Amino acid sequence: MKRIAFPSRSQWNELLKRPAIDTVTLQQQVKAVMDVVRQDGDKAVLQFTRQFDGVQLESFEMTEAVINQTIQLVPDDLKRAIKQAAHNIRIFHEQQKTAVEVVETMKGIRCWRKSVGIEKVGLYIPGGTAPLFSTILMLGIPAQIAGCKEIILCSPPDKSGKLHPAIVYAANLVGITRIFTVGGVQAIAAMAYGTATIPQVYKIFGPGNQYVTCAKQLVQQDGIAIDMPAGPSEVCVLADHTANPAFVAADLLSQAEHGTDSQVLLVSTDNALVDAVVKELDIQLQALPRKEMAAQALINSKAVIVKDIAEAIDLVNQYAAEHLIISCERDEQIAEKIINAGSVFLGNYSPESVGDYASGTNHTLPTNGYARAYSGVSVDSFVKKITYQKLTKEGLLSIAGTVAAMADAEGLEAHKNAVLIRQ
Ligand code: HSO
Ligand code: ZN
Repeated sequence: MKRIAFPSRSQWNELLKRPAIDTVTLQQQVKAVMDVVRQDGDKAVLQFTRQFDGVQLESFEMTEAVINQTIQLVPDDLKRAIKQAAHNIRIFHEQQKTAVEVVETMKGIRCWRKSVGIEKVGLYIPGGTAPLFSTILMLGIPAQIAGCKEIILCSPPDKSGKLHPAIVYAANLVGITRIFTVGGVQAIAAMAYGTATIPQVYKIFGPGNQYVTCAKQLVQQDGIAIDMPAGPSEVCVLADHTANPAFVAADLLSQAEHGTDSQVLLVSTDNALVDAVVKELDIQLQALPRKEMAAQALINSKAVIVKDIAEAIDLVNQYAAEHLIISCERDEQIAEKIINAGSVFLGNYSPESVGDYASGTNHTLPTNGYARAYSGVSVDSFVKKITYQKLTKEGLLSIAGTVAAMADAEGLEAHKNAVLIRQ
């Protein structure tokens, strides 16, 4: 961890920069794959699965029989844990549903807005070193609550052509109707454009490596919506003298073990605390199975010491972390002043891991500074809001003059006529 003591505000920008990636070459590579999938459909999907995942599949949709067999392989205690997490995520997200409210803006003019679930959505779950079945709960449950009719899942097969059983179990639990053992750019292209087997969807959700993220960004140009532009996962811990160094180190490592590109930032008003955290990091790191990965992430990470809490708050607001942990005496007062963050964890007993899995909040959150303007995934991400209005003749008469005057001033005569003809 690089330690930076009392940087001036003019240095903050440089200090808080995330690593940039070369998007031009990336886009060319990704687009080439997407074009083939668009043209050759299933045939291209099979070919790229052989090329990139190293497995020759006959077909890539899981049958009901295979789904049921696979689910049997999940141990009962894991099933119980997943169910408990799903329950909490469900009750937290149920609260996000909004009732339709009719507003009478003037007598005889009634307006209302209704949320309608996006009919077809596609979820992507990456393969790689960790089977992120928890992400299926975070996406599938709000999709179900929103009333999405078709929820499909793509995830890359392992070398024997299979998915991790917990992925299949979680998918089944949240009402995912179809599961495809397809990953990478080919999965995103297939869901965006449709193939004979994989239906086209209207919005694509889920994390992925830089190729997947780039593919998601490219399909947007063709009118397919995406959840958000995702980057490497991040945590920022804001800690004062009341923080427990072992807890802080554990939180930093929980993010660092996601990948070598994970972003980990410690901001503190207390030099001694930073010393103690650095010591703890060394000790705890040695015991981790993913220590190589976490160690690499820590090399790129920073501990920043600032003069007081007010400055610390400004700094973390400028950084706009995906996750912000506030391990400080006045955690709740500080939290009031946070204006940029994906999700905030208060006090010494709210580790990020709890939000990652089971407390109920969503873990699909804006990274890369997007928390300045984006929110994490919620039921809202799976609906469109349609507005409606109905006017009585009386209502129309009372607003006709206003519309006519404005249409006149914009030089749009036909607009004015549409009102006046009804008088
Ligand atoms: N911290 C990750 C989510 C996750 N953690 C999934 C464990 N599994 C991104 O917010
Ligand atoms: Zn995590």
